[in-house]
Amino acid sequence: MKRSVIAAFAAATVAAAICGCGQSKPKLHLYNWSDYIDPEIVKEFEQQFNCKVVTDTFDLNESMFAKLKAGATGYDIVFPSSYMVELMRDQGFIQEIDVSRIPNLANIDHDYDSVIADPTFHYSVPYMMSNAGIAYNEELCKDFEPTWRVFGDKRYARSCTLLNDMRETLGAALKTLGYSLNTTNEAEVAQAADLVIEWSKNIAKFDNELYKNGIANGHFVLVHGYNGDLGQVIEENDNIVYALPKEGVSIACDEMVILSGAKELDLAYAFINFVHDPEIAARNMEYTCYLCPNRPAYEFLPEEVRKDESIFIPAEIREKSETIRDLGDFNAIYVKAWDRVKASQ
Ligand code: SPD
Repeated sequence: MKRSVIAAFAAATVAAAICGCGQSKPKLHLYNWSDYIDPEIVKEFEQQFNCKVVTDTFDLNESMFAKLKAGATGYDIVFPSSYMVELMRDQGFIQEIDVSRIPNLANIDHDYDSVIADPTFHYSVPYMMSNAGIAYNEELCKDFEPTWRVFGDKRYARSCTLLNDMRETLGAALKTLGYSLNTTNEAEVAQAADLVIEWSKNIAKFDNELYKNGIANGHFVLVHGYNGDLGQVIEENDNIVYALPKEGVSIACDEMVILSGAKELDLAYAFINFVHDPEIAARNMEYTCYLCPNRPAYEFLPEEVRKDESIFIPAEIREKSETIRDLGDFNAIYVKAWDRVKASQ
């Protein structure tokens, strides 16, 4: 059977199983990062599976998990980064994946196995790979150098932002100092916090959401942010450039997990399989400017996306980059260092 025929048959079967005549449409609840899926793809899924997709968004792994721990329920699929998957799994928040229900897992690009939480997909399926770098306005930053140290440059006082994200921002400082962003050496974390405190006196604010508009409208001249979010800004504004700092960046995989209490299991599996259809994955990459690790999807990408080094990071930067990992009890040292940064404001 052709892939499209199999997909249509599977969609009809799932739709029939979950929606009897006269009943209201079932709802699939997603808890995702903002600006992280092409709305047309969501509409197509709703039509094909005769359902409604309800999306809630977050801008920080830690606040997403805090909300779930505080008792928020009703979500079926959540999109945590790999290091957060480990924590959610260990604390019983997510259920085991039945890989036989996701045939498109065969498309996953195993070149990224060292980044994703679990290449055998026991509890999570990779969604998109992101990296955090620097976007700058080339009209306003004339001789920009790709280094994290630019956040201490007085020429950009009060017109730059750093991510309001403990692991990303301490991570950038750790890379600047030549340390691992997963270090478990307390003195190194303390030095990184000192450096962030120094930068914080120069920046306008710590921010995860407004930096996109801020760099787009000229309010900020350089910002620390995620490649795809900034790629979306660059599509609208030729003066903005995304740079990968020479010290290395963090590379993340945001994954799809099914919560332990998920109500719409059939739809959840159908959705995870749907976004890994190669043509859908390619369209989603083009829209979001992020990399879906789906090998056959790359064939459907326009050349400018395949050659985009903010999405497909060059080997020399990838070698110097790392993926944030859960550090177990040592996480508390990062929290203490970040509290010190925040208390110094
Ligand atoms: N708008 C989508 C942002 C995705 C960012 N990935 C998160 C990495 C966190 N360390």
